[in-house]
Amino acid sequence: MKYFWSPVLFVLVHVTCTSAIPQLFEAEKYEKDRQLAETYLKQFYKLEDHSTQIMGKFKTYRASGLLSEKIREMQDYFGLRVTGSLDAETLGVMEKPRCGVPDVAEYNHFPRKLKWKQNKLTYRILNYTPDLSHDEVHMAIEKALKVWSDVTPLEFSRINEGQADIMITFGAREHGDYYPFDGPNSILAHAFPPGEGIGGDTHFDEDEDWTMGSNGYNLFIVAAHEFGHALGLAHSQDPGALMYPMYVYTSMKEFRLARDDVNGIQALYGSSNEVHPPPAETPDVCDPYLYFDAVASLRGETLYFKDRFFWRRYSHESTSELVLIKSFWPELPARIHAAYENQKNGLLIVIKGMKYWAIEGYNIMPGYPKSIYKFGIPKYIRKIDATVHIEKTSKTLFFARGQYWSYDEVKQRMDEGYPRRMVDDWPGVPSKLDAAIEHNGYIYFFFKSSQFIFNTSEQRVFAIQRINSLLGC
Ligand SMILES: [Ca+2]
Ligand SMILES: [Ca+2]
Ligand SMILES: [Ca+2]
Ligand SMILES: [Zn+2]
Ligand SMILES: [Zn+2]
Repeated sequence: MKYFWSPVLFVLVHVTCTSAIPQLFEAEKYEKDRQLAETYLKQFYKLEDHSTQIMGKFKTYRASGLLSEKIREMQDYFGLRVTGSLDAETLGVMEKPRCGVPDVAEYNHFPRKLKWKQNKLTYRILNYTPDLSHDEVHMAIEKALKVWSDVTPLEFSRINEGQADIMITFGAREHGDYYPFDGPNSILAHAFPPGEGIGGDTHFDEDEDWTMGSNGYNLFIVAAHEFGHALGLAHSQDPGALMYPMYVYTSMKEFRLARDDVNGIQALYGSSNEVHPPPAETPDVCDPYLYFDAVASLRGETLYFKDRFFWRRYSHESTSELVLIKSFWPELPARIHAAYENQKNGLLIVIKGMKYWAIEGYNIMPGYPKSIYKFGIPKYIRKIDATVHIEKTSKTLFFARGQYWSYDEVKQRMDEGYPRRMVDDWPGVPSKLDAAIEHNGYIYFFFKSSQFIFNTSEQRVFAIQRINSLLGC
């Protein structure tokens, strides 16, 4: 989970080490990375060893260009920058824990959709993980199947002997199906599409630490994903969907299927007659009513927060990548209120309600969340609309209720003479805000679907733009 900031670390290595040893180290690292990529792409993107067939024991993918072609395919799938080369970010995604089913679905080749003919299905748990009690395993499996039966006419019943449609096992390494697991992490589980015999069967890697909570790997979440395959679903490219190939923890209580999952399963089996809460929506860059919860820079990227997600946009690029907040910071809530980066200490500050978190890389600093009143904000403010950090002056402005405050990050206290009214100091800027960010003497204020670009030296709004175009719509 280190890829987000790896480019920065990489630069540091270059600056500080110039002897021959790092070069050797880099050659070794390159070889290790290439092997990781080959294994990954063979497993999930059908990278075939053409040159092996042609030249016997010599393995080189570079000759055919096939490896970089497959890297591009994988980068495109995950919404990464499509470079065809093994950059730190691509390797980071390859190292993340995930499902063992390929992203290029095997069953795309079949003319018909693979689904169960009957709506009443049986399952059987053949063995148990020592990590959990039998009752916990029963509950996680039952709830995971209920995720799908809630939105379809499907019904599941557990049997204790004989052949069930969905046979569930825990196994390590080679476990009887020629798709061996890989030890701790990486591949967590796999399942077979509907059909006779092994069809629908679902296997969990026993080398993982299975839990009912947020530590280790949550059995309910992984099982719910795998049962999607057992019912005929392929992987989704929607990062908000349960059928996204990567593992992201959500508690059983908070969990909701995404619209993409519901559409997929209902296309196969139809909908249920019961009324259930609406599926979770994934924001769309082209939604004309799109607005942001918060916007902040982070090490040269811009993060646009929205619901459970944020878009990452690299400077000088018009495309952006949508990711779940929880895939970076599992402890952070959805729908945050404000955020800013303090470039001097490298911390990202995220505010929701009366709490704020300080984040360094992937880690939330110890002792957080803390109270926003530590900044000196008066107690009658219960919600911050937006914050903006001005790099040159090391001041952070807090906006709420048409007023704003100025916090001195160096002296670590609120400046005298605040709050001031927004209408007095920010002509042309709405006094209600969603988000704000500063860059090169311009402050970008966001409200609903517009961004107001404020020139601080001229003290005026210089342009108003729609926000959809920012993210590549
Ligand atoms: Ca079966
Ligand atoms: Ca594993
Ligand atoms: Ca906000
Ligand atoms: Zn999967
Ligand atoms: Zn298996």
